[in-house]
Amino acid sequence: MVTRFPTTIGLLVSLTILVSCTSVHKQEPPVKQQSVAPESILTTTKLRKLPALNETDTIPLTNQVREFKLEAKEARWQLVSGVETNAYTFNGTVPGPTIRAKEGDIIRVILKNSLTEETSIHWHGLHVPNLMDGVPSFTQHAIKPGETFTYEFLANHAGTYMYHSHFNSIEQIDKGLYGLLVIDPQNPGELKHDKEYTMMFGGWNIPNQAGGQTKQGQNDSMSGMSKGSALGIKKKGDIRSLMEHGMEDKKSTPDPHAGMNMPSESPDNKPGSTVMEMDYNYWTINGKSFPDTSPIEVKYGEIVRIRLANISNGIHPMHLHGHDFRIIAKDGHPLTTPQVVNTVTVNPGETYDIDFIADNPGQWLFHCHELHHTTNADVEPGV
Ligand SMILES: [Cu+2]
Repeated sequence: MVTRFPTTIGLLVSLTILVSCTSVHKQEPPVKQQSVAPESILTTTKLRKLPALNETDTIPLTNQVREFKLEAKEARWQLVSGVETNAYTFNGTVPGPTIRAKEGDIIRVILKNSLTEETSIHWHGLHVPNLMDGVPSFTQHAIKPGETFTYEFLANHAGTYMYHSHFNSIEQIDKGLYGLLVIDPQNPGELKHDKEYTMMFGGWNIPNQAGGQTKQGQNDSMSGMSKGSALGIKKKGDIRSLMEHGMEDKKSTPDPHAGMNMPSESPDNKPGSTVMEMDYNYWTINGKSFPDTSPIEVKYGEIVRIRLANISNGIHPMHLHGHDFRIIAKDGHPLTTPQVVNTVTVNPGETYDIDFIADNPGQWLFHCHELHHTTNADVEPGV
């Protein structure tokens, strides 16, 4: 039995464990629901009985060096069919290649800067020596165009982390200069997962689309795609205008923050992000917007782990249909008592590891419940 979890978004993915369909897959024939013992789907007994992740106390060195070559360079990147942009990439992709090692390994990253501006890499969440922290003018010089810099540090704690530019960070990160950093434990403990997925959330400002800004001198070709035309999707509802209206109301009432120059006063500011002054109009999971996000396909009964990492400046309450899941680690640290939930809010800079048992057959969504984020250029995918 196959279970696909459509991932969408904007921030949306599909998960299939076979039962009924959303509009995304309505061309498929209806699937007969498998008869399942009620206790296996109406309770979280099995899920709660799963062990926790192991915590790391001390690790012997492995004497292994894991070497990675990264090149920061510009590349065209397709967010979704018909929508391309000039991205900043590591090795031509967004996110860049996942850097993965085992606790006790030495990680060596040789970074070549082929951009036309300076850059650096910060290892987000891992405790590295100060000189390896990647913060220009504090711990190293900014890496100039054409220069190469080598980072080297110990993989000292299992977990889900990120790496990203720490030079001109808002612009370089929002253009795609980031990737996932995963450290595997030396002692994995009792908890075993049948499948593992990773999801890195990004936000984009694509000019000349609804909600997108065109800065002076910026000319980003959209390959002829008009708003929503490639997706065949319905117009968005009133939520955005309600939100705008609400914001205007606030301004007409006495403002306790008067004099603080709140960013909502900016004429350029538009809603669409949970963080003011960000003007994202596309949201991506692993560099892709729905419907080009990759579905999750799992078999009935499999235990599935998903590593979530938010490098965008938006807040993403990720919600799974049809199942509860456990939060088993936050920012790389195992929870001794995993929390059972159906939604986890992933703030900017945070990572979460979650797991669930695929025991409710069907096609289910896993999506951001900040519903502005399930849109592409203000157009809802129609889920
Ligand atoms: Cu979101």
